[in-house]
Amino acid sequence: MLPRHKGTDKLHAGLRSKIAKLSQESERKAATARRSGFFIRREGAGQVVLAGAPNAGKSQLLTALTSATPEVALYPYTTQAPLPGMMKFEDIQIQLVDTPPLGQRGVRALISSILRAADIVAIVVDLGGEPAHEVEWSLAELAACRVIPRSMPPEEEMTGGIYPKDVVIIANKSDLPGAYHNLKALRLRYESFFPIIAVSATQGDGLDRLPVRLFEALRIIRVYTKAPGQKADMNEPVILPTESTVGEAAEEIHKDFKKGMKYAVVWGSGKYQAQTVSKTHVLQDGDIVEFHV
Ligand SMILES: Nc1nc2c(ncn2[C@@H]2O[C@H](COP(=O)(O)OP(=O)(O)OP(=O)(O)O)[C@@H](O)[C@H]2O)c(=O)[nH]1
Ligand SMILES: [Mg+2]
Repeated sequence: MLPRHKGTDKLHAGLRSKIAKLSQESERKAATARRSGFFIRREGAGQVVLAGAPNAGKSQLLTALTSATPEVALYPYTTQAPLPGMMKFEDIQIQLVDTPPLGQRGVRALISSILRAADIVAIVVDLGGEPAHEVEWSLAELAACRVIPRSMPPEEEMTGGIYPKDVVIIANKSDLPGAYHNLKALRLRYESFFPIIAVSATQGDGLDRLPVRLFEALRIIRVYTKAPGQKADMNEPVILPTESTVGEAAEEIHKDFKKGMKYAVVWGSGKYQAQTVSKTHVLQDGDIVEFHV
């Protein structure tokens, strides 16, 4: 609205460059937002994303294993948005994330970013249908999201970035007729690539074993810390990747801790109780560690 004449030239030029700078900035911000996509904040010891064909029972599983209350329905394409819930495994919590079914163009970008960020992807299939075929279809959908199982590298080289993931199969609806036979066929084809966990989300069969199987697939351990002369803190384990050393545990607790540490005493996996070990000692799930500086 600024009138144009000789006296306002400079002002016009100044405003133009300001507008240019601001619009460039906002474009850059939008681009970053698009890149980072949608994600579910990770909570607990690990994040397991439930993915699969419509109606496989993903939402029913979330209902059965967590206190989340997603919509469950007889018809497909019920879930529109991802929903997390916390599943208990002994003294820790593992996060499960229910997602809209694979295969829909409209939500592929959203599902992609959730799958890529997951610690593991659990492909949920229906044992009352054709589960082996459903796995094959789901794997193709994951590949379209550039998510590739670590245990099943692509035959041809893929151009561009890929996201290698640990994948498990949850074979749901084990209560349905034909499930036994279909599970056999599924195992025959995929057992050498993925852990296969058979469950019935509605009847409860296999659900007691599911948390431990997912814990194993996450490849993490729980380590309890103890201060010299005190009882171990058994309430809040430190979660570490399997094969972690005492030094890595110290680092996880505090960055500076590792440097000052001279030795540690470990109860549990050591050959003897209260075994004195160095920084390179590899820890096991359930170990109690006492650091000495
Ligand atoms: N018999 C049987 N039915 C099940 C089982 N699990 C889920 N269902 C049923 O299957 C239907 C679909 O379940 P949902 O949990 O909504 O399936 P979903 O995979 O979330 O479906 P979308 O959101 O459409 O992708 C519902 O009618 C459930 O009650 C099971 O273990 N056995
Ligand atoms: Mg659903």
